[in-house]
Amino acid sequence: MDDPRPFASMLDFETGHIDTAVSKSRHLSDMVSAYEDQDAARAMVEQGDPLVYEVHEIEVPRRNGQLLSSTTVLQPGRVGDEYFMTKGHFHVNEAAAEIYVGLRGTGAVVLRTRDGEVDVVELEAGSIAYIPPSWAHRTVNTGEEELVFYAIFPGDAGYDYETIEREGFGTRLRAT
Ligand code: PAN
Ligand code: ZN
Repeated sequence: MDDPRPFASMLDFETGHIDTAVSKSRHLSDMVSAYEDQDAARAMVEQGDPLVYEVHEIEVPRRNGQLLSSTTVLQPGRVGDEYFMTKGHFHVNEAAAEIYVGLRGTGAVVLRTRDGEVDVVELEAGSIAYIPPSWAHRTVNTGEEELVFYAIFPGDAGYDYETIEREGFGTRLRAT
């Protein structure tokens, strides 16, 4: 991909849609093993396989020096008592940090290091959450409306989902 010319995209703070973005959807069937109660997750998949989240990304070259950005629209919902969440990942480039700006809804970012240290940062409209290098991150919607946030991260960050699929985050956010 060539270096882009300067440009501006339009972000709708309400829906999270970006006019120039490429979108992808994650349904529950894409992430059954992320939830503790996998029997409950499989039953929900059979009953209609709900949409869990969409990501709308502004595409730029995936190289050092570029900045990727995207909105995530995470649906409210639960599998058993565990809130809907993103898959979560480490960046392949461990030096790559990230910023999340909360636009709508209420939730949290769950983070962990490779050594298993865990942290949780609240995310709501107006929050600016800082994800330091080397911290895996997952967002969780603890509210009753969509959780919408805007993410900015280095073009060469990359996604390591496998470590999280294998090891999880070491903590789960549940309805009490
Ligand atoms: C975010 C995430 C987005 C979806 O843009 O990619 O919220 O979560 P998963 O990628 O874990 O499915 C980000 O952290 N990018 O680096
Ligand atoms: Zn990330």
